Amino acid sequence: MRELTQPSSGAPSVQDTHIAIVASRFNQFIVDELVAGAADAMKRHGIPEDHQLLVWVPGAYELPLAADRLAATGQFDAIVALGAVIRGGTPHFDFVAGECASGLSRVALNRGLPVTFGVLTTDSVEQALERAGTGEGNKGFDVAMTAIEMVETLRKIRALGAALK
Ligand code: INI
Repeated sequence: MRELTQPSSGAPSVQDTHIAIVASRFNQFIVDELVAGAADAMKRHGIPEDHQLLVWVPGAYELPLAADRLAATGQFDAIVALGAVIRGGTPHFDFVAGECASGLSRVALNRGLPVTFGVLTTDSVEQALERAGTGEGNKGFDVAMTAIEMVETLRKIRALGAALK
């Protein structure tokens, strides 16, 4: 069977990738670690720093609108959304986290580009810190890798479509 997508190959085209990170300042001490993880993933893939843009917004609820506006510029191949919504910290956890997640996926589908979900949704600060580098890896790193892989995959699908014309 022919296989179109494979894990990110680090092909030269990856270095042509432009990525915007939208990050929420709420719980910034945690989100800073996610941003550092995402920057590490992009560096490992050789994505130049001038192909990367970091935009801060007040909270996770604001991430979808900023992602949408960045997508509308047409200058980015993917958007990485980073934040930390902590249940202990808010009675409206479900609204903030839910609207953030569904808003980001709407941006991806409406704008036709990968928008990866690097918003931690945890019960406690301790759990969030574990997922931001101190324990179970770094969510920012993971979702930046996902964005890069999706850019490559969409390029391959586009090329396949062009070849079939
Ligand atoms: N925003 C977050 O990113 N994380 C949170 O844990 C959080 N809490 O706890 O409320 C939070 N709230 C702010 C929200 O994202 C918006 O900025 C605010 O409601 C204004 O629209």
